[in-house]
Amino acid sequence: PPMTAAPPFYITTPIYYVNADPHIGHAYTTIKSDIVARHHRQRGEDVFFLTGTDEHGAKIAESAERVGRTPREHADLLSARFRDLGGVLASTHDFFIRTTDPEHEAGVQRIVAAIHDAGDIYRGSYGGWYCSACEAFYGEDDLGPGRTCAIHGTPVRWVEEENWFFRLSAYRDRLLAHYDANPGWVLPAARRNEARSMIEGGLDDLSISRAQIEWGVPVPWDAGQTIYVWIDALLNYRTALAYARPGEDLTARYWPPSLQVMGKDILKFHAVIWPAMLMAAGLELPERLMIHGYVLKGGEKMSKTTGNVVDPFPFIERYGIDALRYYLTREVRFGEDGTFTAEGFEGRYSGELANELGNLLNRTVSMVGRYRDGVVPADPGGDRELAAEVDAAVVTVREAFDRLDLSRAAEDAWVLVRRFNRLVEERAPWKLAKDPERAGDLDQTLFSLAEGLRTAAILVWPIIPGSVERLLGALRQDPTRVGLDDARWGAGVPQARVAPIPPLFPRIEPDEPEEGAA
Ligand code: ME8
Repeated sequence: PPMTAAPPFYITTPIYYVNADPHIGHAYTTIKSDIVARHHRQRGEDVFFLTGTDEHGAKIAESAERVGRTPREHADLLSARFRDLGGVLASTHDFFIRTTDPEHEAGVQRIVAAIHDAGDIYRGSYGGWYCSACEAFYGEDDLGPGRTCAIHGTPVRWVEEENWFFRLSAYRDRLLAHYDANPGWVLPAARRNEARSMIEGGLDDLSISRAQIEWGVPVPWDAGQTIYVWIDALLNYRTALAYARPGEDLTARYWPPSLQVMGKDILKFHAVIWPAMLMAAGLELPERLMIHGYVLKGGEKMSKTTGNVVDPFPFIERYGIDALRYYLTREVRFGEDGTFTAEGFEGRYSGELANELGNLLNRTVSMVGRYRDGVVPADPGGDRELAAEVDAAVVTVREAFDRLDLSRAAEDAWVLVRRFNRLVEERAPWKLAKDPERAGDLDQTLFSLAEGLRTAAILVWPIIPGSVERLLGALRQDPTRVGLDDARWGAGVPQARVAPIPPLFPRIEPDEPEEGAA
């Protein structure tokens, strides 16, 4: 029979501005995308996962100037911070794009020239209130009190210049037709409706070049202008594929994106402007956009521009990356905002991770050690119902991922963790161990605990990968066998000799009091 190639799955995060250090909000998007990417690898798909940094434009040039660096120095420094964050988050992205990559710059020029050749770019003059934190123009009516940006509260400035325009208005009907033919292409539905009504309300043509901003990609046919940073940035999703893997062009293999993940702040750029640009360039549209809510601090959106941020690095240092991945997945539900609090974080760490999952591993390994010399008994085959519960959980987790409801996927997998903790109480192995006639029941219980833990762990692997790999190691299972097929009851290595390991989620003492404090 012919070999069937694994289906491609191309997933992207936004590329982050290098105007300031990353915070938990960026971590959230990258983690969420990584979880989806890992899950699709579990399905055996051919995944390509892209992230990176957005480095041109007024916002970056101004933030560089404020700290006395050239835009390039500033971009190099901060891009590296975002790249480091990716490593710390255990993100499995396949490529980290920078919009200052020469290959990207050339790619942007090619696509913009193609849109120009197709007749959708014309010269015009423009006046508007510009917010460089948003990198966007606003009308008088959109402004906050005292001519400030309604989002950032910072002053806007009047910009009037001759530049190049994209005929966005001409795409209204085609965009609406696309929305109506593909009801699930923007999720959740509330965001889809929001984007659709922006389009229905009518679209203005979009100024896509800047005469006064030098830090950008030159317009190919007009050296006096640079390409508007949002056009430059959006095209990263396309240009990256041509050079991400040296000597190979991945464009045909992965285009169009299967899923593009982002926060709701950049909905209009991705759900209105981006598809129109792709139509103008004759390129296929992404299959789905996943628009998530905000991680809030003290009731407000975290934002680099306003400085209301939580630094993820200290939490990761203290509790480990999996604790942050788990907390954000559970706490910030799909389509909703969620508030980051240290108390909530610590609560889920000690409650769910340490006392539920960590403890289940600990009890299982120590009982197998105590009652069966460390060797998991062969399956007596009596726990059909538990096997069915595991199989059902695999299906519900998969369905939750299809709906992009990651919080739900985590909860559905956690149902198993709780189920098997309950099993310990129900069967009370310490009682079975006292009665030689019940040795078969004890074998069954110990097998089922080890197998239940193994399968539950595989289901949460995309969320807490490092901990799951350590857990599988303790059960003497192959830590690389984390596919959904491996999550079947009975698919593990039989009669494994388990080995205790240090706690997966050790108790973290409250901060040490200061030296000399009473
Ligand atoms: O917008 N909660 O970059 P950016 C949740 N360069 N997510 C948050 C967040 C928060 N408080 N704060 C930031 C840009 N994010 C452009 C994108 S793409 C072609 C160009 C996440 O650095 C969220 O994904 O401002 C949001 O959409 C993104 O970071 C904005 O990052």
